[in-house]
Amino acid sequence: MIRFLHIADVHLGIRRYRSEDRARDFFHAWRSCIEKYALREKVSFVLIAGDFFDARRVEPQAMNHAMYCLAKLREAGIPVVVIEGNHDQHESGNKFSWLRSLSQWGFVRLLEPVYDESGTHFVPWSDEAREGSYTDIEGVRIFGSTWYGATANQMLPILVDELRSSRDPQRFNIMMLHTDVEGQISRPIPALSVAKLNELRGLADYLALGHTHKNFEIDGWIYNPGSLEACTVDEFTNRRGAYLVELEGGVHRAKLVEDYYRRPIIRRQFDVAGQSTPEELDAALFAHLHSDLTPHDPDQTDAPAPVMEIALRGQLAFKSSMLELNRIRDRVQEEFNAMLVMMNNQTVPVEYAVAVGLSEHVSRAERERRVIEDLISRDARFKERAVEMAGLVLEAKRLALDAAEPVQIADLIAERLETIESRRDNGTDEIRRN
Ligand SMILES: [Mn+2]
Repeated sequence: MIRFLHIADVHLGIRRYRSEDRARDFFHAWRSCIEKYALREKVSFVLIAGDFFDARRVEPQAMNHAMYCLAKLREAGIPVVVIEGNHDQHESGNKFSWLRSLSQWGFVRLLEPVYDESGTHFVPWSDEAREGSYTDIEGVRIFGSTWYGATANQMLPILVDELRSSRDPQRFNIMMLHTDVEGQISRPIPALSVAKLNELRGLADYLALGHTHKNFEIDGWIYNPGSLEACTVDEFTNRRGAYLVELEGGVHRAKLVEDYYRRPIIRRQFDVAGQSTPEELDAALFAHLHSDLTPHDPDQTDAPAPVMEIALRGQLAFKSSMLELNRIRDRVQEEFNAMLVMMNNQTVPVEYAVAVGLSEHVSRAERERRVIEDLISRDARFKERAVEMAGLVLEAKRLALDAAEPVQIADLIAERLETIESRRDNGTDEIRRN
């Protein structure tokens, strides 16, 4: 049995949130993943399907982070097979790149197609030159490619032809590709179509993808592990990991492994319905959070501070402009010692949810009354008097349509408000007496 590890988008050297801790997270993810799933599992090789580095101009500390594991892998005799991604691709017109240097120095095998006057070709790996387009390790032949961006759909037939003539039917053939795939991204950029990818089917037994920072699999032969760590706030909620693949008798079994160091994310939902003021909402929300969450202890150095996502949903009982998300976010961060707090506001503003559930047979007049009543009752200050207030609004409207004098309308409103208020006071007194 052969085992290998497939990762992508390590993004060493990335800088986020002006936080040195966060930059180190990417090193810790890389280090713990390699230690646990490559060195301890004694895999036959490691695949990195692009964007090993966050930038082609590699920062000194990012190279230190890379070498920490590459040296251990070389010492253990585990080859690391790499392709370029959009972030660490060599500059056009410059034949030097850090990935090419690492390949020359014997720490990785960088697989690249070769270009000449006649087109794109796959050439076998040369141990002397330490370059090539495909390489054999045990019973496996691994093909590399490079970042094609918007031209991926045009390039694919060429890769298919090269793969057809260079694949070894006696071996398990792996193709490495750094690309977005249609249907797996939400960005409006051209992605490789699944129909095009399927042209590789039968030629490649395993398509090792990188680029999209979330995990996906297609039809049991296309695998994208996702980035090792979250590169943006949005990505925290994506599933991601590394593939530990077992290979026996030409049959593979890919398992997504996620149990390595990564910044923990805590997600909580809270229904705001029934909280009639911002103060009430605060009290209920924080009571809810404290009831099942222990604040992170900053003295515990082996456990990193979490990223927290708080989703608010349900119908707001006050104007949405009174919902101070930034203030809630800051308070969550402070009380729970989170590294970062994301607020996800899914509440329905009081301004919108009106006349819910009205039958279509209801008359226009009744519909109007319900809309007005609902609008009024969403504001906790008027909720208990919504029916009378709606009646008053309709009366005032009728007067206005009858071309009444403004002062006449104002008098009506003043008079009726007084009645409504006094009725309410009496009602409250009665309740108190009981
Ligand atoms: Mn990437």
